[in-house]
Amino acid sequence: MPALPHIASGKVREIYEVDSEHLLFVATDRISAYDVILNQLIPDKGKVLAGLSLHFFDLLDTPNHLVSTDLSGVDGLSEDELDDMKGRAMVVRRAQVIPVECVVRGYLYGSSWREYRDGGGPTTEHLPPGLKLADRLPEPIFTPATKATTGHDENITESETRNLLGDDLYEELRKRSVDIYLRASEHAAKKGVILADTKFEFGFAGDELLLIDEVLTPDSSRYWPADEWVPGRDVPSFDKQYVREWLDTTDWDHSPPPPDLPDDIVEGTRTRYVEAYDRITGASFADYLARAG
Ligand code: Q0Z
Repeated sequence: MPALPHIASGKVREIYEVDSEHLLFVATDRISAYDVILNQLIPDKGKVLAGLSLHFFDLLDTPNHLVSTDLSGVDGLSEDELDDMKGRAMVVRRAQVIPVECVVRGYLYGSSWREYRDGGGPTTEHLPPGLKLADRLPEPIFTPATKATTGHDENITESETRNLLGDDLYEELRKRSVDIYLRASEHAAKKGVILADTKFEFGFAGDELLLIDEVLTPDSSRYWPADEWVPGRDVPSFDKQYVREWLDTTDWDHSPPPPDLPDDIVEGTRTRYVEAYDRITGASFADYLARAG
């Protein structure tokens, strides 16, 4: 752990303080499956996720928290820490986090499918009847959620969200989130990848509304290989299906502790992440690593 003040720990990310206006945002190689952090690291997974966020910050050109990937100006990191963080860390603008997860869905899956199937819920307010699991929606929907302090995000209705944010901020977040989803999903579609849904976070730095956190990574998004999408059926996720399928061969009940991953499953999972980077960005992860040093 670096000697910087630690601000927050996520399942697979860490945040440190650089100064009053800047944070160091670090993607680790930790992986979770079935909501449990596994015992093994996936080499380079954090760099794949950081590389994808950087790809989309660049592509989207929407106001965001990225300041720099150059860590040489960050005091208090040892040579070893600088080396470990290459390619996985960014200096970002510290923002006042808006306490709503801005989820956009283009397909009916996950918690939204379960609400729909079970008679409706916050995410299904604006959906027509007759949809099947994994159907493409008539248009993308904005389905905000709140960060529950324990466990899962909780989907909230449009009126609950408007009451939390006010109508003006609600409209601005909805418009920006759906716009980013549409542009990213068109980009992914050209590579044979479906962006089924994704989750954004925003924050204010002064009066500027910034896209913060990780963006359009496999951890914040549901990416499907387009040729494996069949409406009415479960769709395998790009990144985690491989490790989930191995976990399913064990008798693990999804409560901690999880079983140890064999080396070949770790390696196969790494390969899936690298393939996701190459396919979604149209660039080469080997080049990204070489550039990151
Ligand atoms: C994001 C999170 C993580 C745990 C705080 N630019 C920003 N300014 C202020 N706060 C944040 C950001 Cl990104 C911020 N999170 C979510 C991320 C570990 C929690 F890496 N928390």
